[in-house]
Amino acid sequence: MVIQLSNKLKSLFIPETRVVVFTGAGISAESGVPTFRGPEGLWKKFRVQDLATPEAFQARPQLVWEWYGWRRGQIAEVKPNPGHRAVSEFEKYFVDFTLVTQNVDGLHDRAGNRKLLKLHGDIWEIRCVQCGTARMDFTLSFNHLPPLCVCGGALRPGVVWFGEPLPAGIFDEAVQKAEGCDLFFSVGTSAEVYPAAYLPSIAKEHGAYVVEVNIESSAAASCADEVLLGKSGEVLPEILNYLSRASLD
Ligand code: BV8
Repeated sequence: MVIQLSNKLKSLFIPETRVVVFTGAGISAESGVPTFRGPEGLWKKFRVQDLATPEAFQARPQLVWEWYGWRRGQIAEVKPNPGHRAVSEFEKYFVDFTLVTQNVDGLHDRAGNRKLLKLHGDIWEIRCVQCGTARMDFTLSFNHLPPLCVCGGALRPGVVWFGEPLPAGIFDEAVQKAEGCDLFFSVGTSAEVYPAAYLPSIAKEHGAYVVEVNIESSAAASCADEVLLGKSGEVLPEILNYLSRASLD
């Protein structure tokens, strides 16, 4: 796939450019992870308020764990796609690079990104609702749902549910990075979930050049200076090709 990048965008492919890449479920779609709001989206099959809220967990912890167990099982089978791997390479071209993800699937970690802010937690983390102990846990089938902490409390997925605050400090750092960057990529997100969805407009308001990478126009398009329509697994490697050529010049 050959994509046309503007000269403005190509002019920003220098190491000194401060870059933020903001990703959503769309970047994992080509790995086989269902998105939330697409035609086959997760929310089509399940009602959000039934599953991704603390009230749902309080009322029906076993059902919530069955859903997260199913998702963990799906995610365990997949691997990072060329889009994840391209973003991991971007990190090497810029002195000041930050990846901010809404995704909980852990695929950016597996692709090798290190400067990573996870706004909505990690599906592979489990946390005790009683003592707060949290750890990474890749178990695929617990012999009791919900799994129990050694303190006797119920263990929950370490993700941010609707109605819950984002992890302290992480969103603040993401805002600071969006305010201070020169180039902001919004990749594979409908930009409909807040406060994360504020980030593209925050970047724009603070003078960043905003580029959207998506298969269709999203709510972020209104503040994008450039929209690259296409699959992130194809567009991002093309951008990486430009970057590597620019670094040789
Ligand atoms: C909170 C983790 C307050 C769990 C998720 C204004 C301000 C603040 C809050 C609100 C507000 N308005 C409304 C709210 C409440 C709510 C909210 O935003 N509701 C929405 C529905 C309107 N927000 C909250 O509740 C947040 N908490 O505000 O707390 C507070 C403060 C202090 C004290 C107490 C309370 C918490 C929100 C986090 C919820 N958790 N996930 C889990 O995963 O199970 S959200 C969920 O949506 C995922 O994290 C997901 O990443 C995220 C966003 O969705 P997307 O990633 O964008 O995915 P989507 O399917 O929508 O879109 C995919 C896109 O990819 C599409 O555009 C598609 O075209 C594109 N695509 C597809 N294939 C490809 C592609 N693009 C490129 N290539 C492809 N191949």
